[in-house]
This record gives sequence, C-alpha cells and structure tokens, in this order.
Amino acid sequence: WHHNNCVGNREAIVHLFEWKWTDIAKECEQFLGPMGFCGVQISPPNEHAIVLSPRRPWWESYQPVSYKLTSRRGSEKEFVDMVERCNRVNVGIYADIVINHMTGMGRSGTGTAGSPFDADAHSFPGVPYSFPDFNDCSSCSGCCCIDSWTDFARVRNCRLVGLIDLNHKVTHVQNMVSGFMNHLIDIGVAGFRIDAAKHVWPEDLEIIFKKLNNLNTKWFPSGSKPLVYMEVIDMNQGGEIQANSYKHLGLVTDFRYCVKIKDSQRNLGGIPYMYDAGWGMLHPDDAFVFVDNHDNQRGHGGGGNILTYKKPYEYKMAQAIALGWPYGQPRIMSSFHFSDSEAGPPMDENDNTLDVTINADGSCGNGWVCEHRWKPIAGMVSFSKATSGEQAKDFWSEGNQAAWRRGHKGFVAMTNQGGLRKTFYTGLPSGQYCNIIQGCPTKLGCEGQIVNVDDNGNAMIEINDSENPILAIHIEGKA
Ligand code: AAO
Repeated sequence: WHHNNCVGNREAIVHLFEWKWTDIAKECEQFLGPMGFCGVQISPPNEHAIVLSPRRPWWESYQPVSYKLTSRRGSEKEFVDMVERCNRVNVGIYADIVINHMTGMGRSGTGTAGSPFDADAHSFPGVPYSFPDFNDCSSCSGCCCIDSWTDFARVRNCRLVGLIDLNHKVTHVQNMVSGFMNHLIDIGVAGFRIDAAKHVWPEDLEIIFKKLNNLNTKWFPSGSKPLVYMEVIDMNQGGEIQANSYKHLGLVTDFRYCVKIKDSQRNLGGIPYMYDAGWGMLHPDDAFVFVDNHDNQRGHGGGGNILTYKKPYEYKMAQAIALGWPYGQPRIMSSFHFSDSEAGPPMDENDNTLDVTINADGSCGNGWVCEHRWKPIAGMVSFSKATSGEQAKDFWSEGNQAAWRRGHKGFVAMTNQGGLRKTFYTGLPSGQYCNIIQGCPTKLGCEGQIVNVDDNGNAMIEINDSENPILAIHIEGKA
C-alpha cells in the first residue's frame, strides 16, 4: 500500500479540492496528462449530508451518509467517466475517503444521493449502519466528543468534533468499508487518502486493507495494490499519537513538513536539513508531503502559520523546493478563493458548484485559484517527472541563495536576495534548455529565458526576475 502507482516517472498528485467530476475529466485531458502529473486527489466521492447553515460549507463532504457514489461533485456515471478519461491520459485518481465516522450528532434528513439518515438514532439505511456499528462512547465525556489527544482510546473511540464514530472492530463495518473501497478500485482508482486515520486503530485499518482487491488490470499492471496515504496530524505534541505508528500500512501525511518547507523558503540554506529525525519526523520514504492542505490553508485541523496561495511569492518558491528537492510523495493544493474559512466552493444561486473556466492565459476563472496551473508550479511538475529517482547533488548556498542538481537530469537555483549571476556545473548534457519556471518549451521554442549548457556541463545561471526568482532546467525541457 506504499507504492504510488504513478505511470512512468510521474510524481506529483494535485488535490483538485471540490472540483466536479466533469471538470476533472477535462483537466486530465487538457492539462494534467500532457504536463506530466501523476494523479488527482479528489474530494470525497460518496453520499454526504447537505448542510444549510452555514450555507453549503465545504466540510459537509466530510459527513458521510452512505457509500453511494452521488455527491455534490457528481453522479456515479460522471465519476466512472472521469476515472476512465483520466486513466487514459496516464493520470490516476486518488479518492479521499471518510471511513472513521458518519455525520455529526443532531443531523437527520436526506443525503446527496437521496438516502434518509438520522444520526441521533444511529440510522444510516443507505449503507446500512445501525446502532451496533458505532462505538459505545459511554466512557467519553459530554457529547461523547474527543476531549483528550493523549488518551489514545478516546482519540479513537470517541467522536471527532461530534461526528458519530464507527467501530471498525465490527465485521460488518469492515465489510462495508472494504466493499466501498473495492467498488472504487474496480472502477479504476489508483489509491486512497484515508481521512482521520489517526482516529481508527491501526490494526483495524490493516484488517480492512487486507480485504482490498488489486487494482483494475485495464489500467494497472496485474498484482498492483492501491496506494494508501493516511491523514495523521502529528506535530510532536508530547504524548500524542505518532504518525510513525501508521507507516507500516502505507504513506502517512507529514504536517511537520509544512513547517519545515516554510522555514526553508525563508532561509534557503536550510533546504537539505528539512528531514529532522531527532524531531521524530517521518522518514521521507514514508512521508506524504505538501506545502498546505485544504484544512490548514484555512485554519482548520490546527492550521495557521503555513504558506498558501495568498502569499504567491513565497508559495511558488516553496512549491519549487517541494518539487525540486527529493522528499516523500508530493501533493499540490489547488484551491478556490475564500475569505470565509467555512465557505464552500464557488456556486450559483441554486447551490450548484460552478464550472472551472480556463482563461486565455491558461489561468482559471469563476473563483478557482488553480495553483497547479501557475507557470512556476506546473513547470516544476515537469521537473519532478524528468528528474524522478535522481538524488540531489552539489547543494550550494550563500546568503539566501541556493542551487543544486538532480544527477544528470536537472538543475535548479533560486534567490531570496536580489539577482543571481554565477557559473554552475549543472550535470546536464550540453545544449540549450528552457527555464521551465517561465513556461514550458513550445513548438516555437522557450516561452522565457534560455540557458546554455557547455560541453563540460557548466552554465552561466542568471536570475533577474524579482517576482519568480527561480530557475529550473531539465533533460526533457530543451529549447
Ligand atoms: C463540522 C463543524 C463542527 C461540528 C462538526 C459535526 O465544523 O463544528 O462539530 O461538523 O457536526 C472537516 C472540518 C470540520 C467539520 C468536519 C465535518 O475541518 O470543521 O466539522 O469536516 O463536517 C483533527 C483530526 C483530523 C481532522 C482535523 C480537522 O485529527 O483528522 O481535526 N482532519 C480531517 C479532514 C477535515 C475534516 C475531518 C477530518 C473530519 O481533513 O477536513 O473535518 O472528516 C490537534 C490534533 C489533531 C486535530 C487538530 C484539530 O492538532 O493533534 O489530530 O485534527 O488538533 O484541531 C497545533 C495544536 C494541536 C493541533 C495541531 C495540528 O500543534 O496545538 O492541537 O496544531 O496541526
């Protein structure tokens, strides 16, 4: 469950947060496939509660009602079409799945697929789940909510922010969850983000994962297992559950990387020291890493103090480090604009999510940020593919400037301190290369700066762009 299932050397997974299936299918064909993305993390595909107060917040998707594949983002038919079209252009689908709990207490009514439910009665006939499928929370306090992060039994058996908590020791629950995952696998997904994995006992997750089918051989080599990456928030608060206690089951989210990458962007000399074993971080080989995620970009999940699209200069540089410096499995956030942290995706007066429109310059409209289409970020995705598997070599830094090469496949430099003009050994074969930060090579040549690498692999590296003071060249990006 550790293998990313990317096609070829593709590496980057983009989270198209709250995008509709129809828009994702188009994006795979028009942009993600050609640009060398490995895959898309989709928002939860199954039936969820409809929350009217506040009006249709993004987080309603994290309150499951059943495992039927009709959500705010589309129908099962549209889902199947998306998976097929993305796989066809070598882009895998990684489904965010919410298996720890169902809806919050106090909620009842009808979900997005029309299933009735009543949380207080523990009734979810659309699955079906009933009273015995949930944890008896008599030992939890108040609303049965988690009120201690250091009492592991409470973290796993009580209710996360009042969401009624499934008991994964019950065989029926194990079968319903693995059945849901197998349905997605058979349709053709490549893997899963396990929401709130920290709140499920690792041994129960293992029982569930062992029931999973191999991936669909229409798209994946026979015998392939789904990638599993588990959301475990571990900020090294004393006595809390550690991300390391899930690593035998798959990759694990590394929230400390968000802090480290921000520090490295501020002080480029720190890039090689992001992995701090003494601080108990996950080893990079076990880590699923990101500059920000959908929670911490808006202050949920203990967020704050991290870089987001709202600080474009710093953000682009941090993404360039994340995709340029080999470390874990990278994910790129792709957001919608927000000022209210509860607000759902851009929607019309009938609460339908707006289409993602593409402007003439390749950026997105209708309220979608599309960080993944920002030229420096998209360019670095092509860099990650071209340099996949190559170690970082010859790291150089002086003041607040840095450079390194990736074997003989790519070279990157950046400055936080005025311009840079210096000759470096790039490791690349002689030739002319495009600075992919300014745009990818086109039939007409480079969109931006050209770098000449001589017969010895050396090149004069010049950075004068104060908005994007980064330069990256790679073997697949010749002028
Ligand atoms: C909504 C409403 C609630 C309502 C509830 C039920 O907002 O008011 O009670 O419905 O009706 C999302 C939203 C929630 C929303 C929920 C359901 O964020 O606001 O609740 O959907 O609609 C913990 C979990 C982690 C979780 C995170 C939000 O461990 O799994 O909380 N993330 C995932 C998703 C998220 C989703 C859910 C789970 C639920 O990504 O989008 O929620 O499906 C500590 C702990 C962490 C804990 C944080 C929470 O960490 O260690 O485990 O995360 O606290 O704040 C510092 C802090 C430390 C903190 C750390 C984290 O170090 O000192 O306390 O930072 O970086």
